[in-house]
Amino acid sequence: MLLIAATLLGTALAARPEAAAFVDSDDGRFRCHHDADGAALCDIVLPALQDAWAAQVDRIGFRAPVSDGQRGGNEAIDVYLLREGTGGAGGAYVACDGDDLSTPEETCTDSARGDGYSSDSAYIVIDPGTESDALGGYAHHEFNHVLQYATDFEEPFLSVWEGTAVAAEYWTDPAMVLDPGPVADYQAVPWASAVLHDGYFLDEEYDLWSYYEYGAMVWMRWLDERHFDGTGAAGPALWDAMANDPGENEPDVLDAWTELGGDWREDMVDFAISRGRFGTEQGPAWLGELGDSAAITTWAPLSDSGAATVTFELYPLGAGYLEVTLESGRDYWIVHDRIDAYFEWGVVNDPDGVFVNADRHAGINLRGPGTIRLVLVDLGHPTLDADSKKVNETSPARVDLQRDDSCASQFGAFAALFGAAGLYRWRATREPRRTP
Ligand SMILES: [Ca+2]
Ligand SMILES: [Ca+2]
Ligand SMILES: [Ca+2]
Ligand SMILES: [Ca+2]
Repeated sequence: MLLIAATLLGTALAARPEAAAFVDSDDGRFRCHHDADGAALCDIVLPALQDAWAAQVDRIGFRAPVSDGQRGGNEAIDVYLLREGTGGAGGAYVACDGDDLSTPEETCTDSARGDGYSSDSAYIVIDPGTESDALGGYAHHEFNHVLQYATDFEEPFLSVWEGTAVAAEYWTDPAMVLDPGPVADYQAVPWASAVLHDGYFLDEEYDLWSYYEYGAMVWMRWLDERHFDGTGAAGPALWDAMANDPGENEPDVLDAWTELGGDWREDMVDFAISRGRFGTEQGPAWLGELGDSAAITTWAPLSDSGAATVTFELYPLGAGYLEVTLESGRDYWIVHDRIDAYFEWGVVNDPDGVFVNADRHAGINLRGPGTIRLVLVDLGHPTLDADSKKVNETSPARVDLQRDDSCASQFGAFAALFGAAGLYRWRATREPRRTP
C-alpha cells in the first residue's frame, strides 16, 4: 500500500470542504461526506473508522477526539471523500479546526486551557481516487491523527506523528501487511536523526526523496515491544507524556521517551543496535515479513590492513554502522568536530572471537581475529533538548574513526581542518583484555 498522507501540522484550512451528500456511521460517531457517486466508498471508510475508535481509543487508550461542535452538520467526526487539497489519488490529510474557519492562517485552537493538553477537533479528507482496498488502512491511519490533534497538536516532529499513525494501523489491524518502502527509506539513512528528522528535510538538504517519517514506525513499534506488550500501549503513553498546553513545548518527545523507558539515551543505543539487526536472523519477529528489505544497507568497512579511517556525518540520534574485520587487534579513536558531543558504541552482532572494550563516548579497543558489526550513536550535546529544537535544525557532527597506527599524522590534518578549539579527541585508556 502506498501511503501518501500529508498532515497539516498545527494548521487549519480556510474552511472545510463542501460535499454533495453524507452518510452517518451506525454508531453515529462519524459522518462521511461524499460527492455524487461516492456513497459506496463511505461504506468502506465508516466501518474502518468505527474499528479504529474501538482499537485506538477504547482498547489502547489514546485520548478521545475533541468535539467539533456542529461542524459538518452535527458533532460526529467528519471524513470528506473529496479531492480538495489531497494532491490526487492516494492523498489524504487531517486538519484541525481552529476557531475561525474563515481565516486561512488560523492555527489550531486549544479546546481547554490549563488541562495539560494542546487539543483541538479535526477532520479527515481522503481522495476518493484512492484504491478501495487501501481505504480501510487510510481510515485507521488518519483517525490516529485526529487523536493526536486531541492530545498535543504542538508536537513539532513529523516522524513522531507519522511513526505513531503507521504503528496505529498495525495496532488496529494486526493482519495488516507492512509496506516495505518506508522502512527501507528509514533504514537507508541511519545517520539522520531517528526521531527529529523527516523526509522533507532529507529532500531539501540531501535531495533524497523518501517516506522517512512513515518508516519511523519501526521506532514506535520498537518502543512498544520493548516497554509494553506490542499491542499499542506505547502510543498513548508517549503522547500523553509529551503533551502540554500551547506555548513552550515542554515536555517534549525526548522527555516523554525518558518517562517511558528510563534514560532515552540508553534506549536510543539499544534501538540503534536493534536497527542493525533488522532484516537478519537476529531481527525482531514483528519485522519478519519484510525480510532483508528492512536491513541497514550501508556498513562502512574497516580492517586492520586496509583503509585507516572511516568518516561519518551523524546528526543527534543518528547512527553510523560499521563492519570491522580484524587479523589481530587494534585500537580505534574517535575524532570529531562538535564540542561536548556525546557518542556511544553498540555491538550489533555476536562478536565472533572479537574482544571489544568501548569507552562509551571515546575510543574503542578491538582484538581479533574475527569480524564484528558495530554501531556508533550520536546522542547529541549533553543538554540536547527537543523543546528548543525547531524541526530539522540540528547540525551533524563529522566523526572520524581512526586506527591507532595513523592517529598521530591524521590528528594534525583534522586539527588544521576544524581548528583546535572545536576538536575533541579521546582514547580508550583501559588495557584490552581477552574474554575468558
Ligand atoms: Ca462534526
Ligand atoms: Ca489545553
Ligand atoms: Ca510537548
Ligand atoms: Ca525538555
